[in-house]
Amino acid sequence: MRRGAGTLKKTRIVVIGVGAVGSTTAYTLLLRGRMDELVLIDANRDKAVGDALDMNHGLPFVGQTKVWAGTYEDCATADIVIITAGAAQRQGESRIDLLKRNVGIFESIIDEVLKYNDHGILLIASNPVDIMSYFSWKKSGWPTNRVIGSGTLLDSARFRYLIGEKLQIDSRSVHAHIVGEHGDSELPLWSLANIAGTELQLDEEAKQEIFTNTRDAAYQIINAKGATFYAIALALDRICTAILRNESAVMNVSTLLKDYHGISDVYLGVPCIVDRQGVREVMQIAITDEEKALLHKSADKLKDLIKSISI
Ligand code: 6V0
Repeated sequence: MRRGAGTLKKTRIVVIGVGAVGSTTAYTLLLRGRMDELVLIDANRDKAVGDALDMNHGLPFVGQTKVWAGTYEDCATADIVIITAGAAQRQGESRIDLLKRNVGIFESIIDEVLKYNDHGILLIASNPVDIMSYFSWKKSGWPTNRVIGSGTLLDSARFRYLIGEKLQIDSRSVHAHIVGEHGDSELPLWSLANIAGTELQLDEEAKQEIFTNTRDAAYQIINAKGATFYAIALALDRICTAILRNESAVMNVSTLLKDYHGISDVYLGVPCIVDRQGVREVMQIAITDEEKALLHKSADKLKDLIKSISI
């Protein structure tokens, strides 16, 4: 309920950066009726205005969401601010190549959001997402539970899809996790992967092929069509839903680690419980020594990169 008023508070999501990822995310949220109000912000205001008009013209087919091209003042009553602004990978570029450009862009975006909002949840998708989330957390000064990166949720979905395809099982029935960096140093947790509690019937060669295709999926898609946006939009929608419906759902989002298998002070994708507070809890999971070593390697890579930017 709105404080002091007799009316229900309207849920509001602001999407900052309505390029390929932001506009597809906004459209996905709209189709699924996730919020009462959807605000689109972009440095290219014409793009935000055009997208808002285009989506508004679809309202007779989907219902009651209010959509508009806004300004940072509209962040004031936002429940969730999704940031998908910034440079995207071009052919041959890794996510890390975007770091310097996107830190510059985030400097001003986070400042603007903070002027108007001190209570919402920041959901970061821009790459390199783990470092951009760490940067956003540090710069905002918000508690870590309210600064979330999309992490390896998308990678885990790709992994589950590929395992499901191989074994001819619905990917929703495949429980499997990719953890670590959303990027080249991520790792599969084969030791925990299962279908109905049963170990996967996959030989080493099949496992290697599945993981390689998971890790390199973005490169394949970018080579084919220049950008990836449908699956990440669904992943961001999934996180927003877990937050707004207070679901306590387990998902591999990027969060600050504190003595997690000996790793601290870095954002990485690991299984977390997500509810109305954001990341309610980081799940403690048992992993093998080999997996632990790879997770440390992933963390070390990101920590070195964090040192290269000033926060
Ligand atoms: P895009 O299509 O180039 O869109 C970026 C948008 O950001 C454009 O509309 C720009 O005008 C806008 N923008 C730039 N600077 C600002 C600013 N200061 N304020 C507001 N808006 C600004 O890129 P795309 O949508 O393809 O990708 C966006 C980001 O998401 C990139 O960093 C990608 O690498 C990243 N992705 C992250 C994924 C994940 O799993 N987390 C998946 C896919 C892409």
